[in-house]
Amino acid sequence: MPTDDPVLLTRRDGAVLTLTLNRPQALNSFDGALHDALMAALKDAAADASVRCVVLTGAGRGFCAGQDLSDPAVAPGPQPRDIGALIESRYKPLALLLADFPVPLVAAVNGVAAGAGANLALNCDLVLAARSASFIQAFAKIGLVPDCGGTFHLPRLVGDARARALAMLALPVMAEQAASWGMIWQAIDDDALMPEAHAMAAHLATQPTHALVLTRKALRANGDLDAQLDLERDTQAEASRTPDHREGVRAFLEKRPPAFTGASS
Ligand code: T3D
Repeated sequence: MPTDDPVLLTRRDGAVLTLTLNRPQALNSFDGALHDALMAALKDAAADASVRCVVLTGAGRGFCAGQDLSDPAVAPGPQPRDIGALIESRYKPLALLLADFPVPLVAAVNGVAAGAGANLALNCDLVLAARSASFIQAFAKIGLVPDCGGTFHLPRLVGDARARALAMLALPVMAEQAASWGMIWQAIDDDALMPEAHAMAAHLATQPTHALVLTRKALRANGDLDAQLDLERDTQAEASRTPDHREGVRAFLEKRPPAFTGASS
C-alpha cells in the first residue's frame, strides 16, 4: 500500500549522517523512488565535507528485501524481460558509489537483509547486525543470480564454498553465524544495535577519514569490482529471460512455492 511517508529518512548527529530506508510495509525493498532517494542522499553526503561517516539502516522489521518485486516498473509480464538495464542503471552505480565513497560506511542491519538488500550491507565497510537479523542471497528463489556486488564481496568474505552454498540454496544466515563466518563484523543485541552503530560511527567520524578510505581501496585492490558488476549485469540479464525467473516472481507475489522447470529460455 503506497504511503505519503518519505522513502528515505535522514538524520544528522554532528559529522555522522544516518540514512534509514523507509518502506517498512515492503521490508524496505527498492522501488524507483527509493533508488533515486538513496543515490541522491549518498551523492549529497559524498559532496559534503562536514559528513565524515554514514550509517545505513532500515525502518521497521527489515533492513532491505532487495528489488521490489511488485513494482509495476519491473514486474514480469507474459514476455521475458531483460533486467540487465536495471542492473546497469541502478545496482551497478550504487555499488560503485559505495566502493569509492569518501567516508566510512556503517551498515546497521536491523532485520532481514535479502537479495540486493543483503549485498547493499556487504558493500559497507563495517556491518553490524541485530541478533534477530538474517542475511539471504534470495536470488535463486526467483531464478536470478546475486547482484549489487554480491558475487564480488561474498566469496571474499566467507570463502568460495560458503558463497556457493549461500547463493545456490538461498538459505538465511542469522547475524551471529554471519559474524562467526566473517561475513559481517558483529552481531549485537537488538536493542543495542543503533546505539552501538552510532557510537562506532561517531568514533569513525573523528578518525583520519582519507586514510580509512585509502585502506578500503588497498584491501580491495586485488579484484576488479567494475568488471564483476558487468558480469553480474550480463548473467542477470540472461537469467531474467528464463521462464524460471518469471515463475519465481509470480510465485513470490502469489505466496506459493515456485514450480521451476530448469529451462534456459
Ligand atoms: O528486477 C529485478 O528483479 C532485478 C533485481 C535484482 C535485485 C534483487 O534484489 S532480486 C531479489 C529480490 N528480493 C527477494 O527475492 C526477496 C523477497 N522477499 C522474501 O523472500 C521474503 O519477504 C523475506 C525472506 C525477505 C522475508 O520473509 P518474511 O516471511 O519475514 O516476510 P514476508 O511476509 O515475505 O514479507 C513481508 C511483506 O513484505 C509482504 O507483504 P504483505 O504480504 O505483508 O503485503 C511481502 O510481500 C513484502 N515483501 C518482502 N520482500 C519484498 C516484498 N514486496 C516486494 N518486493 C520484495 N522484494
